[in-house]
Amino acid sequence: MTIDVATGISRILKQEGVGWVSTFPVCRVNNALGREGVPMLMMRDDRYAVAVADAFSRITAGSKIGVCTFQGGVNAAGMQYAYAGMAQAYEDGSPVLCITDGVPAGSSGNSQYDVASAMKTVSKWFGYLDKPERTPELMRRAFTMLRSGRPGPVILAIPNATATYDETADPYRPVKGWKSAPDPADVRAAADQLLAARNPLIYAGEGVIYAGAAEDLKALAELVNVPVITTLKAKGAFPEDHPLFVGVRGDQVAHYLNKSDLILAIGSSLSPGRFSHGIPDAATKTIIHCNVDELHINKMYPTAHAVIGDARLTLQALRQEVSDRTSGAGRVVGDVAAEVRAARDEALARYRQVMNSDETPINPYRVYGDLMQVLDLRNSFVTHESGNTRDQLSTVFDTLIPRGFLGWGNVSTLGFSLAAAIAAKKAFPGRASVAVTGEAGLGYMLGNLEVLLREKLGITVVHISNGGFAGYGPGFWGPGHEVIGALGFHTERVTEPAEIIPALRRALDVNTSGRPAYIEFICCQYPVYGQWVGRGE
Ligand SMILES: Cc1ncc(C[n+]2csc(CCOP(=O)(O)OP(=O)(O)O)c2C)c(N)n1
Ligand SMILES: [Mg+2]
Repeated sequence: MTIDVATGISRILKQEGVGWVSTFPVCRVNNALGREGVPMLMMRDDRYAVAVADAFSRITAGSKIGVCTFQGGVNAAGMQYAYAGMAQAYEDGSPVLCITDGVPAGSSGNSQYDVASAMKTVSKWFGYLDKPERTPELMRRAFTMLRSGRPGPVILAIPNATATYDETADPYRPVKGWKSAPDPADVRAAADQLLAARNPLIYAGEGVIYAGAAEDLKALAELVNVPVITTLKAKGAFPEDHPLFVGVRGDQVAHYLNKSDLILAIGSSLSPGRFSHGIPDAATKTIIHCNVDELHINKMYPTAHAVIGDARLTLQALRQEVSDRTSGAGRVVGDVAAEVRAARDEALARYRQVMNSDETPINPYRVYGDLMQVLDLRNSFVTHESGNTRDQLSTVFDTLIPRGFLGWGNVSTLGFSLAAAIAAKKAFPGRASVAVTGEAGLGYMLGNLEVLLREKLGITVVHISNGGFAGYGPGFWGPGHEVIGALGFHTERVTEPAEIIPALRRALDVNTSGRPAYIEFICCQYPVYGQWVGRGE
């Protein structure tokens, strides 16, 4: 049967289990999506169209692919605005599918902005559909890229959505995605080193979450009795109430990074940036780098042993190897957990104290502590913003399940928290979903707050209103509270510490009936949080 490209793409997305597509108008595929019964989530700008789909892929660990559309082609206004969202997805390695109009044949080189080269800088793969009958081929390739290997965005440009092809000529079958298992010799070498080390440390990255390997990480850590740190993006890959959990950042993490003689990195690129740790004295440590591909091996640090493969298969193979060698006993050493507890207690004491503070303006840690009390940490979602809320929450928030918290931002673009909270509500409608932001983050969100009302997305925005833009200067806010209330949100302004918990409860309660809430907590500026260990230190 002859169909047009837009219809073909829509049908293939349905075959791939895509339940909705976020958009900002207009992309020439959108009408077909509507005709084929794929619901659209209309955001208020193109960056958010990308960000919501991106966050959905992250929160579901790529088990469901977030898809977005936006305007492109010769009038690529949408694409230019969406670029920020794609750059962020690319930085953080998120498997999001972006569909846009392509520059039609005969119109290339006609303007200043070179679409194809721009898109290549922010994608794992950029596909240009130059012939309608290639629709199944390019979609197959897109979903192969999205579901296999190192995650990253895929961008498809469709220059002629109304061109037709024969749907039966190359019938589409969904792409399952493939994994690779590590070389057994590399696993043996890694186990040799691990069992010989005096002070090994596990450094877990987001690859653990994408591989669905949180349980396998826990099993290996317990078998070898090794403390665990996670990256910001992997926060929640290891249960943060576990006796072997050290932290994401702060003095206790620095202590273990300094002390370790072996780092078993799994699912992390080990690329120290602004929001991750360097490895101190790396040349004197043994680094075992388990990663899905070779891109990050021997990148910033000399890799002693690489184990290349899927994180889950790698963790299982390591566990089996260690278990075989030790007759199931694992690594028998002193009381590792007691030392972890002491290091955590010492490093976290100053934060635990302010989590109970009665001072006014409210200490932001008091809000975080109370938020942890109010939420069911096994059935809720919290995310931070760029600024102090990220630094502080990633220091103290206890994440008990993978994606109970989304840490983000190799480069952190203000406003992403709202997109993440929306995506979490789409992924887990029954879970409370909370975005914690400062006033700069809120400024980015304002237009998109309307989406929550229209779509009946019961999300709570917690505003740590501290009159400052982190270290960037004074913060401007004023009567924003009334404005958001006038939109239709449940709003409150809280100045007293004793009112934090009741206000949060009221917000989460209205959320259950699909009404969004915005709570402004009048806080002091308290720029205190755990540090990253620098590369040179
Ligand atoms: C798009 C974008 N532009 C600029 C920045 C740099 N930046 C990071 S945090 C910040 C200010 C944050 O202020 P606020 O939202 O009030 O948070 P606070 O730290 O006060 O809690 C700025 C400007 C950014 N992260 N993203
Ligand atoms: Mg602020």
